[in-house]
Amino acid sequence: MRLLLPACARALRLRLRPGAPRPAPRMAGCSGDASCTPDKPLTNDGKKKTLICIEGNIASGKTTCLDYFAKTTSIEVLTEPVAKWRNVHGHNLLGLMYQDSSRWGITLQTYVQLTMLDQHTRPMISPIRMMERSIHSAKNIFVENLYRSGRMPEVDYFVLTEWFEWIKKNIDVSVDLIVYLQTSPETCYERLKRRCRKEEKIIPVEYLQAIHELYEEWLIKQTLFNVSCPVLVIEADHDMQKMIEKYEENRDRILTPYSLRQCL
Ligand code: TTP
Ligand code: MG
Repeated sequence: MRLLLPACARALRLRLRPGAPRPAPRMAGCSGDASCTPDKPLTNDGKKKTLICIEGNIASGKTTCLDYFAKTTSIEVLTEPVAKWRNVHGHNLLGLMYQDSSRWGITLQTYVQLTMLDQHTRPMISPIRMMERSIHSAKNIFVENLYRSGRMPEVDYFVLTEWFEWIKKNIDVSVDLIVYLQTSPETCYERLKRRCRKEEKIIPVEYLQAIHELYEEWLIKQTLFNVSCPVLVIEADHDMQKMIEKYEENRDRILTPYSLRQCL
């Protein structure tokens, strides 16, 4: 169900430079359920913790975005544990999955879920943490894609789903803001070919199209799964320089905890 945006969020508008009209960033809705409210544990100095997750297709520029904020702010930044997925006691699980996703998809996703849980539950040293992806996209996008495309048996899907639901109920994996780097699958395909991560060489553009569709269903149409926090959408098909401009334009919107924003 798509829910209405809180009035405060609706009021937010991109600050435009004179003479440079730009479309306002879109803020998708917040369901107003418990995981959206600022009831997370406090840091040592008594301030509320804020978790911002950067989401988007493979090669949409998530790590670049995180690197930029790591360099230009004092917030805590957690990049994705891809290195762990490529070396599980000497086994390249990511590589195995791409070679035979029907056999290794469930194994990789079980491990991704564990490593993401580890990221979500690490004690925060700064009041604001920015993280690459989340346990939510691992499940809602990648597990869902394997299942829908017939490469994950139903029973495996249900076991992973039960684990995921148990985690959400018993452990705080809530997110305060999702920044969705929205790209075309074709752009991601070009970037993927350029960066040449060896396991990903066999990814066809159709795979990126399927991931893109799921992201759109989840975060834009909000018809796939519940979205429990605000979503800031940033168009991310642009070159690096233009993306940095976009991050600067949206800096306050990204870094000011939602709960503390004043209505404009
Ligand atoms: P991404 O999370 O998309 O990271 P990235 O570094 O490729 O993206 P960006 O350039 O935007 O920083 O995925 C890393 C690899 O792991 C990619 O090949 C997709 C794969 N993957 C899965 O197979 N299952 C999962 O649940 C996740 C999260 C990733
Ligand atoms: Mg990355």
